[in-house]
Amino acid sequence: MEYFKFGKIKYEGKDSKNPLSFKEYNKDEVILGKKMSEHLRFAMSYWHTLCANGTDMFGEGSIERSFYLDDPIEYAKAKVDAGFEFMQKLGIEYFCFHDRDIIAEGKNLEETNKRLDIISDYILEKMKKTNIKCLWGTANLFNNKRFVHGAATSCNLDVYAYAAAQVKKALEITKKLGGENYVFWGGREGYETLLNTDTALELDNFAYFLKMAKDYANEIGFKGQFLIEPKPKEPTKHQYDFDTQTVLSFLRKYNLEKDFKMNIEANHATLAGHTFNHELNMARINGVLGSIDANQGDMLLGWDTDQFPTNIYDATLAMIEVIKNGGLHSGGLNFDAKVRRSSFEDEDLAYAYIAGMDTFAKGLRIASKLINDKVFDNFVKERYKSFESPLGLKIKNKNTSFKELEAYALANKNIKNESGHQEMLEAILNQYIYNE
Ligand code: XLS
Ligand code: CA
Ligand code: CA
Repeated sequence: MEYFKFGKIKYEGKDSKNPLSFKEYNKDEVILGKKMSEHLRFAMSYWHTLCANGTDMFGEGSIERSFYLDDPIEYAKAKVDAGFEFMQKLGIEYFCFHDRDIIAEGKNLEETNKRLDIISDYILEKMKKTNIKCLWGTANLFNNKRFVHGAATSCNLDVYAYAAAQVKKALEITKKLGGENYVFWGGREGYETLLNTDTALELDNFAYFLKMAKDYANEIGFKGQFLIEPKPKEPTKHQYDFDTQTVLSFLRKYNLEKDFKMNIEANHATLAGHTFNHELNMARINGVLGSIDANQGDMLLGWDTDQFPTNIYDATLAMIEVIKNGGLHSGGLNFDAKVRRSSFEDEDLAYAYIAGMDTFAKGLRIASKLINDKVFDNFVKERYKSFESPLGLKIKNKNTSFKELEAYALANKNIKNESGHQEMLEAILNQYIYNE
C-alpha cells in the first residue's frame, strides 16, 4: 500500500521550478572531503511527522492522514509503513522517536511494554529491508497526566518509579533498534511555584535518575551517546535544563559530565534568549555538541512553534559550528518541526522537509567556503594577537601575576583599542550568502 502520492524526491539543481525536488541537497556531492549526507545526517521526527494532527490550544485537528486506523496495533504498524515510505521518498536515512509515538499506551505498564515489543519488532524488520537507521530514542515523560508534577523530579515516588520503568524499557527498545543516541528532554522537569517545591531534592533525584539510566545502559551493553536537550520553559514556567551552560554546571555538580552531550534545538535556544549558534558554540567549546534538533521559532510569537528551518543565515552559522566540531559524529540533524495546521495536505510534509533539507545543504555550502577562506578565523586571530606577545603568552600559560600586570600597566601610558568591524563582517557574510 502506498500512502504518499508523490514519488521519490530528486536533486534537480538551483534553477528547478519543481517544488517536489531538491535545489541544494545533492546527497552524494562531496564537500570538505565528505558527502553532503554524511555532514548532515538528516532525521525524521516520528512525532511531528506521523503523529501530529494539527490540534492546538484553540482547535481540533486539521490534518487527516490516510494511515489513521482505529485499532491501536494496526494503526501503529500503518504508521511504520507510512514513515518508512516517507523517509525513502525523501532520502532520509535516520529517524528519532519517543516510546509513545510508535504505539499508544495499553491499559497498564505490562501491556504497554508488550505493545512496544510488537511494534519494535515490526520497525526492526523494516530497517533490515532499507538503509534507514535510528538516530535516537527517548521516553515521553510529559504527555500522560500522571506526570502532572514532573517525572524524575516529581514529588510522588510512585511517579518516579513509573518514569524509571519507562526509561528502562525505552533504553531496551532503542538498543534493539541500534539507536546511535538516547535523548533526555526534561518535559515536565521544572516547577511552577517555589511555594510548593523542594528544588534541592528534585535536582538530587533528577541527577540520580540519570545516573541509574546510565548504569542500566552499561548493564545491557547499550553503547549509544546520552544526550540532554536543554529548554528554558514550556511546559513548566522554569525548566531545570535551561540552556547548555546551566545543564553543564548541573552535570558537573553530580559528576555526570563524562556521560552526556547536548542535543541543541534551535527553537529552545531562542526561547532561552540565545541565538541558535550561541548554544551550538557553547556546546562545541565544551566538547559536548552531540546532535541538533533543526527547526525555528517565530520571534513575534515567542513560544515553541517548532517550524521547519528556512532561515539561511541561521543555518550557515550553525553549519560553521558543526564543521568546527569535526561533524556531528553519532548525532545528526533531526527535523523536530511540524507543518502549520493550515498545511494539512500530505504534500505539505514533503515541501516542509525539502525546505529544511535545502536550507541546511545551502548553509553547509556557504559555511564550507567561509571556513576554507578563513574569513572569520583570520579576523579573530588578528583581533586577539596581543595574547601572542611575551606577556600575552604568560597569561595564556597561566604564568603571571597581578604584580607583573600592574608593572606593565604603569609603564604602558597609552592603551589603544582597535575596531571590531562588526558591520564589515556582517556584510562579508551576506556576500558569501548572495554569491553561493
Ligand atoms: C519539546 C522537545 C521534544 C524533544 C524530545 O519541546 O523538543 O520534542 O525533542 O522529547
Ligand atoms: Ca526537540
Ligand atoms: Ca521544541
